Amino acid sequence: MKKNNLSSALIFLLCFFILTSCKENVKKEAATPVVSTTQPNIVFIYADDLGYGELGAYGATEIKTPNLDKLANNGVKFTNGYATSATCTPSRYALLTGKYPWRNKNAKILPGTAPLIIDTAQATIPKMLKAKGYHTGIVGKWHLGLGSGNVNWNQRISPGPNEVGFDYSNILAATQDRVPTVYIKNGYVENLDPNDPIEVNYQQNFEGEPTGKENPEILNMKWHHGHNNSIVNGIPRIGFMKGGESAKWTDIDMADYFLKDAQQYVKSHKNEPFFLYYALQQPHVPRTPHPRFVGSSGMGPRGDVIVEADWCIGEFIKTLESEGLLENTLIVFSSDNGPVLNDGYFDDAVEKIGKHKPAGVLRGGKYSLFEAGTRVPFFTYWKGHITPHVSDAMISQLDLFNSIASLVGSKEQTQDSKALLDVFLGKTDNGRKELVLEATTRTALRHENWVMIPPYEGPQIAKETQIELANDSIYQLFNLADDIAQKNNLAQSNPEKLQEMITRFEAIRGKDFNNIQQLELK
Ligand code: NG6
Ligand code: CA
Repeated sequence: MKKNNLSSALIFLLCFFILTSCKENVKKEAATPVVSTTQPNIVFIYADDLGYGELGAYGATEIKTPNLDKLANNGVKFTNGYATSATCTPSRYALLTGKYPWRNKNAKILPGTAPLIIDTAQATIPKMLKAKGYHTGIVGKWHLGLGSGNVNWNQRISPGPNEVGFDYSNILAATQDRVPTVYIKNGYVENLDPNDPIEVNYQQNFEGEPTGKENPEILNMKWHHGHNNSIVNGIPRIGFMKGGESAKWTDIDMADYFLKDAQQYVKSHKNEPFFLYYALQQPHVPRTPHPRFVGSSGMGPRGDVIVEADWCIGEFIKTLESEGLLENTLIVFSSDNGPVLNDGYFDDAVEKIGKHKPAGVLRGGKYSLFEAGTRVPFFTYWKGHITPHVSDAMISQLDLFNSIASLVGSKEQTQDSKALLDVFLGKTDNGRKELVLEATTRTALRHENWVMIPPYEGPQIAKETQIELANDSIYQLFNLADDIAQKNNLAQSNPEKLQEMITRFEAIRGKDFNNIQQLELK
């Protein structure tokens, strides 16, 4: 009996000891996040319309981007990194799905009322990571459509980011220049007053509502082309919107708002592996720097918002650092397409550009099939795991799907994505051999150092943006090895190479690749 009592007491003490020491361990874990190389946090930072020559690390001398430069120069800085397309929606589609956007006819610049263009059954990076135990979040620009047509903005808006893999979402629906000009958190418009419901229409105005076209006297930013519909905060937008007064965002606070939310997301999920897609709105139009950045670049609002974006990333990195997460977080930075100066507002972007070269040495810009349309700043940074390296490997944002899958041990792969984890980590420079480039539904082929652009109808230079679009009545062939600026069309002098490129291209795209409805570009 006594013996029994003694052993029960001993067992009790043992259990107590095990339990309390377990509890201690849990507490310790909570204080110092676990460092893991197979389940690191993953953060995509994605700028909007940031060109190849826009960062100090990519040769810019007239604009200061110290925070991004520090990451680029201490990570793997890619000189041949591509967005999938020269506009936003298709690039974002490819980034998240690992699928070429020209396979989806809806993957083109969307209005704010467009339905979701990612199939909810389709593979996405956040879904793949969720299956591996990650918490997933998006903060910032979405522009992949919401709902299934005819969205009621006053109820839960679905399907959207939360239905294609994101546990958390806080987004702007389309672009900063398109209505609705409200933040949408997990499917609900933030700060919406039910007594002041939102209505959105891209065809016609609501009775009595002012527009940029009819009420220029109330504008504090003038439109140059397009952008003459509803007016919000004195800025004329694309599309018409009524109601939702209390929910409307303040443009000058947008960068701070998304930064704060991204920081909060990190803090809230530091004890589990997380994937954050932080999609900045800068330097897309309308360029609305917070007053503390006004004048910071000497280049007008476009330069100022680049300085502001750089500051935001600096602050964001500080948060990762102070939370003890920097060595356990793989950061991927890139842009959705190349640069544009006049994208529809009079904002001094052209007048104040000075010596700054947004596209660097490249030809073209946003909307263009020339290199500057899709070749963008692209780097990875992972403190303690990546050694500083400049890589000339050809990589596409498409490749993040399969590469991240290998990083986290997922077997999921997509057809168009290439598993290039070692390239992203700077261990080898063996990138892709071949990539289809896209600009407003036109496509071209890069194979090794050669680029072939098929003939396309349309203006050679866009009337309003003044960007060289790469349309021509003849085939164009460039050798980037000694002609990075695409000045010498070698199609005539090198017919064999041209034929080889056409054959490769048609094998991927089919013979009727240009039998498509082209976007009308102003
Ligand atoms: C264009 C807009 C441009 C920009 C672009 C989308 C006009 C005349 N131009 O149609 O200002 O909003 O769409 O940019 O409306 S993207 O980066 O989201 O693809
Ligand atoms: Ca863009």
